[in-house]
Parts: sequence; C-alpha cells; structure tokens
Amino acid sequence: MSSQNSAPEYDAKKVVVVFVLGGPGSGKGTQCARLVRDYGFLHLSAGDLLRAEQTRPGSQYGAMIAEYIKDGKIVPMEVTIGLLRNAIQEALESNATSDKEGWGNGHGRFLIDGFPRKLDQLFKFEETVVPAQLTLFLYCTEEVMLKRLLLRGETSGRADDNIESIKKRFRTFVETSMPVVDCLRKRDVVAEVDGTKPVDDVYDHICQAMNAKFHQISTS
Ligand code: UP5
Ligand code: MG
Repeated sequence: MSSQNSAPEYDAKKVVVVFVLGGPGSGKGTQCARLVRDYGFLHLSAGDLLRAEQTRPGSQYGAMIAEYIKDGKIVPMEVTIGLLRNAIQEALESNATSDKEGWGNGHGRFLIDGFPRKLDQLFKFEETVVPAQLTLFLYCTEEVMLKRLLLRGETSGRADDNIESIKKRFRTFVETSMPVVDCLRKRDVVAEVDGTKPVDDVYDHICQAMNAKFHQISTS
C-alpha cells in the first residue's frame, strides 16, 4: 500500500470509482446489477465482501464481522478497505476483464456499493486507494426500506434482515453514514436519486447521471 508516501495507490484517470450510497434497502445492489450489465463496471459491495470474509475458512475476522453486521455497526475500516483494495487489485490483474471496454493495461471501472459509511473511511480510502469520480446517492424513506427488508428477510438468510437489526442499521445510517454523503455533497459530486420509485424509474435517473458524468462510457 502507498499510505507511507501519502499518494493514492491508483490513478483516478485509470481506475474509475463510483460510490453507490443509500440507506439499508434503498436499492444499491439492485441498481448496481444493472450498471454492471450496461456500463462495464465491476460491482464491489462492501457488505458482500464482508459477508464472504466472515465465512472464509481461517479468517481471523469472521466472528467480529458477524457481530458487527448483526448489530448494524460499522466494521473497522482496516478490514473493509483491505478487502476492497484486494478486490480492485485482483480485478485489474485478471485476464477475465482485460478485453472489456474500459479495462486492461491498469484501467478498470468499479462501483463501490455501501462504502464509505463513515467519514474516516472516506478520507482513508481516497488517500490510500483512489478517489471516487461520482457518488450515486439513493434517498429513500425508512418506511419503504423497512417494508423491502422485511420482505427480503423472508428468504434472504441475511442475519441483519430482522426488525431489531434493521432499526440499528437505520440509526447507524443516519448518525454515521449521512455525514459522508453531506461531505461529498459539498464537493458537488453527488447525483441524488429518488430510491422510492419503481426499479426502472430509479435506473433511468441513474443512467442520466452516469451519462452526464461519463459521456462515452455506456456500452449498451
Ligand atoms: N428493491 C430494490 N429496489 C427496489 C425498488 N425500486 N422498488 C421495490 N423494491 C426494490 O434491495 C433491497 C430489497 O428491495 C430487495 O429485495 C430488492 O429486490 C428490493 P437491495 O438492492 O438489496 O438494497 P441495498 O441498498 O443493497 O440493501 P442492503 O440491505 O444490501 O443495504 P445495507 O447498506 O444495509 O447492506 P450492506 O450489505 O451494504 O451492509 C450490511 C452491513 O455490513 C452493514 O450494516 C455493516 O454492519 C456492514 N458494513 C460495514 O461495516 N462496512 C461497510 O463498508 C459496509 C458494510
Ligand atoms: Mg446491498
């Protein structure tokens, strides 16, 4: 890592990062799946990476991650940033992506979903890994998010899709994660999207923001 010389590890002109933020159940994962299909981005969900690390045999963080996720608390950033950084590096080195548009020769495009969730994570990630070029923020009411998560909880098997954990996740989002969105807003790099609308409408709005930012990037 390049933290010692204070320059980010990747050049933001080559490694394009879009943060996808929003409350629990606002639709981040759903919208990212569509962006992967149409824009040649790789989807890195911080929550998915943490859940995979939690169940990885031999992981020293498994028990800690499980406890944090159930309580809707934010896992220490060293763990999450390490997982994201490894995933970025692997993708850049992988032959699987090298022939895709926007990829190869150290270039890549990443949707970072559900991260950063705390201001210190934002600063550390951009100082040591790479700054993001755009943030998509899905705003949504807690009433709508609660309904979606309880419905998903009937089949998801996620340890945090239950009413106790959901309430904690909402509180953490308002108290700890919204300051990240506010900070990015001051830099004028946030596309605000109404996440309460039907999936297709939300996606149309996201595409407008993506096309405005990355004129030539759509592959569809
Ligand atoms: N759905 C989606 N969009 C819809 C729409 N427009 N209309 C109707 N229904 C819609 O969607 C949720 C559900 O809603 C689905 O059933 C979907 O079909 C439906 P989804 O796209 O999954 O929403 P998403 O925003 O991705 O919800 P998720 O539950 O994944 O959000 P969280 O932010 O809570 O979860 P995440 O996995 O990111 O994090 C989980 C935990 O990991 C955190 O609470 C925290 O403990 C930990 N974590 C960290 O510690 N650090 C990190 O950096 C990241 C996570
Ligand atoms: Mg998700």
